[in-house]
Amino acid sequence: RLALMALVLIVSCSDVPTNEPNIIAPTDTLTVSPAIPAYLPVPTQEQIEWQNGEFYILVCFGINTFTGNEWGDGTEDPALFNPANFDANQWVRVAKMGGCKGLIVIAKHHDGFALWRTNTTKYSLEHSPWKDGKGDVIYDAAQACNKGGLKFGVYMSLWDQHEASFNTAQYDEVFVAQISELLTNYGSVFEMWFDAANGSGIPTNYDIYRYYRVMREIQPKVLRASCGPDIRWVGNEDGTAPETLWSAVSSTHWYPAECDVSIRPGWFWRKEEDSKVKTAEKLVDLYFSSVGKNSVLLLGVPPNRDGLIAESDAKSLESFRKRLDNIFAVNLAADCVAKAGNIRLSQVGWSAQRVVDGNTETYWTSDDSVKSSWLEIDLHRVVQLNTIDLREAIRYGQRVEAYRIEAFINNAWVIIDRGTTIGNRKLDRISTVRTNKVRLIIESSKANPVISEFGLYADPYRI
Ligand code: FUL
Ligand code: CA
Repeated sequence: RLALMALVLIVSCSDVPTNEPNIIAPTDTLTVSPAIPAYLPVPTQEQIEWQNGEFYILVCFGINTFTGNEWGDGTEDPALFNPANFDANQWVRVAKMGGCKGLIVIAKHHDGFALWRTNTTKYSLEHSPWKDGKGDVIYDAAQACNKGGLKFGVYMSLWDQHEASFNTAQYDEVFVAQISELLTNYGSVFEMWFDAANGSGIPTNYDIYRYYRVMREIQPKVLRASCGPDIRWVGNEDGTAPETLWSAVSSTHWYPAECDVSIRPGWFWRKEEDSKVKTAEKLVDLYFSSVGKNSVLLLGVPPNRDGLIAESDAKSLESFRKRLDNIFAVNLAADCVAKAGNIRLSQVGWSAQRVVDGNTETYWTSDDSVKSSWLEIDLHRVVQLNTIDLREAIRYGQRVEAYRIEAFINNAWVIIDRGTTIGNRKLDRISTVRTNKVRLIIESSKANPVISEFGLYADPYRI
């Protein structure tokens, strides 16, 4: 019987009896008032959902797939485009196996070749042998996403080397007609990605604000990304966000960052790179350096000349997902006893217990004037841990500027981690420690901190 009780203690905190005043009884209500004042700016509901999706795939497919070029020049013959076994459902299956929540599909790259049926140019798959010119990559991808429950998005290069009107006022008409077709004929587009890359060296003059307006007129919820006002490019193509990352870039503009990186050395498929696909371990590193730094991961995955994602990429993606599942299988802090230095208006609905309840829509927060405070978790048994998972409730704005984490080791509090911003999610990898108590000390915050979750994990690959 004693042995059995010990086992219960090791397995979970939820049965631990306690007299702590801030423990939530099952009857406690989540209704708290008055509401926490927002610290401006705050994200839109679409931006919150986008950030919660964490991981998206950029499907890099087009005329380059058939030439082996990274960048075409717009003189490629449409006759080259013929993906014999094309199947967008396979893209969706692979993406879901990798834990991805949406696809962003290239509709037009820098060469100008259109991968949808369009009235704006003859340089398109309608003039290719594929399905006798009756195919439509964007249509098939949109259908496959809808069927598979993935979000569907579109990538458009602003630079177009084929279009004769490029860099004249007429090109604005062409481009607006193109994005209008894409936003009208294929259902809901969650993210439209404008690539501003331009290798010509000639300064460009797009009527970009008109494009932004048109996008919102046709689809009020579309997120305008990369070269757009709703989601910003993180500034590199390595999949790595900076240690300090504010989604708020001014007092009115919530502008979260996205990390794009390819699963291969190049963005498009090449036979010789089948053996150079990033390993699952490397993809996990990228997840930590993007999603784990208040950003999201947009991973380039290129279908091959058959129109399918190669086995090598599919395998990596699947074991990436398995590794992540193993790392986050058990939150050692779940339902443990949590205390805080201060609780807003002493209301139980904002108590420390809210950061270990596994619900990202419940929060601990302090009084409105209290900008530094602490949270302490009693793990009630000695555990090994090496991964810290912090989440701020970004719907109230991003607040935390500096924090440290301490663990109770050999009867003393020892600093095991330090950080600056938290944002939507901050994942810190630390060297393994053995401890029975951990605390988060928020050293400074722009307003009272609002923390939704404080998780602790033992990553088995680093223990
Ligand atoms: C870059 C492009 O030049 C690459 O070819 C790729 O499309 C990447 C996502 O963006 O700027
Ligand atoms: Ca919570």
